[in-house]
Amino acid sequence: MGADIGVTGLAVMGANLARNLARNGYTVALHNRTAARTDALISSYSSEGEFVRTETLAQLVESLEPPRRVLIMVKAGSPVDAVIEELMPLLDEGDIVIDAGNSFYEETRRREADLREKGLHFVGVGVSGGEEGALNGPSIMPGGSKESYQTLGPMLEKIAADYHGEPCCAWVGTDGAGHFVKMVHNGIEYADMQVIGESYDLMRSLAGLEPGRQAKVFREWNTTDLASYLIEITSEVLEQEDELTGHPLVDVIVDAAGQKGTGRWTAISGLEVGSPISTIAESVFARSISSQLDLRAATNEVFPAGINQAVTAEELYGSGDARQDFVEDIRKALYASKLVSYAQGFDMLTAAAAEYGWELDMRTIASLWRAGCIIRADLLDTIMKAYDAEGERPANLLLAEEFTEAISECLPAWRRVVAAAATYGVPAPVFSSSLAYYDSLRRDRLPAALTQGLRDYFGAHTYQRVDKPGTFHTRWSGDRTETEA
Ligand code: NBP
Repeated sequence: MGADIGVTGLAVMGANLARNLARNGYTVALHNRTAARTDALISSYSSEGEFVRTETLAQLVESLEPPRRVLIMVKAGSPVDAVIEELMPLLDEGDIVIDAGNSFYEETRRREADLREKGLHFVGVGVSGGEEGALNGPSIMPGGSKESYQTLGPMLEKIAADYHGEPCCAWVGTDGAGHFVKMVHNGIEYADMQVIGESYDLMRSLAGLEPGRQAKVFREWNTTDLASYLIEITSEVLEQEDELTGHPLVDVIVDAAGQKGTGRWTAISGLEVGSPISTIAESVFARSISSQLDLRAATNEVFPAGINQAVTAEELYGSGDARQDFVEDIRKALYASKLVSYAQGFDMLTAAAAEYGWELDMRTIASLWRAGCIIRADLLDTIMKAYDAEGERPANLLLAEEFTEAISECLPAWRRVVAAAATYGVPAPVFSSSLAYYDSLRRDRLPAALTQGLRDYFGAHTYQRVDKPGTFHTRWSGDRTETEA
């Protein structure tokens, strides 16, 4: 009997997925461009299951039971194409090539089309959960053909995270749908982290709560609607003391947030599918601004942004115990902004489903994120309920009963927090842009009417009227009468 699956690319993610497969009873053929990684894996973990050592892709393919399943876990981008090119002549019709790395969904669409033409299945699989998830159960979002899922699905479901007996793995849609869903997951992850960061900054700058104290606040928040993995680990990071200085670790970490690109892809793709994911995009911009260290230092010199905590505390809290109320306001602002970021993420998925002809099931997607992945949160159950409700599915999650009630509950606090941030000069870009998104959607008239007037003035771009059908233009440089375009 040949091996059940081959894994090529045995850096941390590939090695952990291979071990997860072997621990679940599959025979796993191993390959890496540099054989040392294959040997290291076998020498440390051969007791975990059945591994087959191979040195070339030809040997890897030869070792597999047909239809062959080859999982690629190499660096995203051209290395994936290089591996596919080498693999293609070695495979037979019906074989399945799986890319479980963080590939851009448009590349997955292209690769899927190429391989389909040659009779092969190409499955782009979104995997979330980092190293730990890959080893013990990630959230898995497979795309590709429905047919390939028949063969591959049971295997992926077995190694996926388990949420109360349900695997966090389901076919999400054809070609690049899996990688698209994973990309949106990452965009939401950026927003989740940014709203946590803004809460921390406001609590520290305006309420004077030191990191150790905030660790307790976040721990408490983790028992509310905000319960999630990211809130949980926030308290751990905040209470960590630096070994070298004895200061809170967060105070000795350079305040420049890194990014590997999936947030940027989400922002760009949101614009491309016509979904205004301002909260998610703003959280990507927040990371970019944080990384402009020289410019920040220069600007800080010209416009110093020191906050006089004694003065703000007096203004904000007076002599009473309003500090606690302010912290509760921040919790509500965080929750409301989080609701907006999920509403935007799902709006983007809806737009992409229409654009690419994917059958994305929003309830299923929410269910896949309940365990194994970074954004796992109680809120996902609420989202599933929203999509479960009888009648038409909400056009936007903000219109679902579960969301409207929560937003109304949080709204006054949310406005107070955004106002305080603006008044005292603490940047809260995601709190404010989420509120602006909500206010824009609910506004009866937007200044877009004036924008249309201006566009018509300088570029004859025409406009529509509220009182009759048709497209119109005003002769701005002539007698200023209106014509039907
Ligand atoms: P890396 O992204 O660091 O890639 C290293 C692997 O790619 C090694 O096996 C390396 O082989 C191989 N490779 C490269 Br580089 N160029 C190659 C080429 N031209 N041909 C063949 N192999 C090549 O590994 P990773 O950190 O394990 O991540 C793997 C994938 O998983 C990436 O797409 C990454 O973005 C994604 N990822 C996902 C998560 C998550 O939470 N889902 C987390 C981290 C990473 P060598 O050993 O010979 O150099």
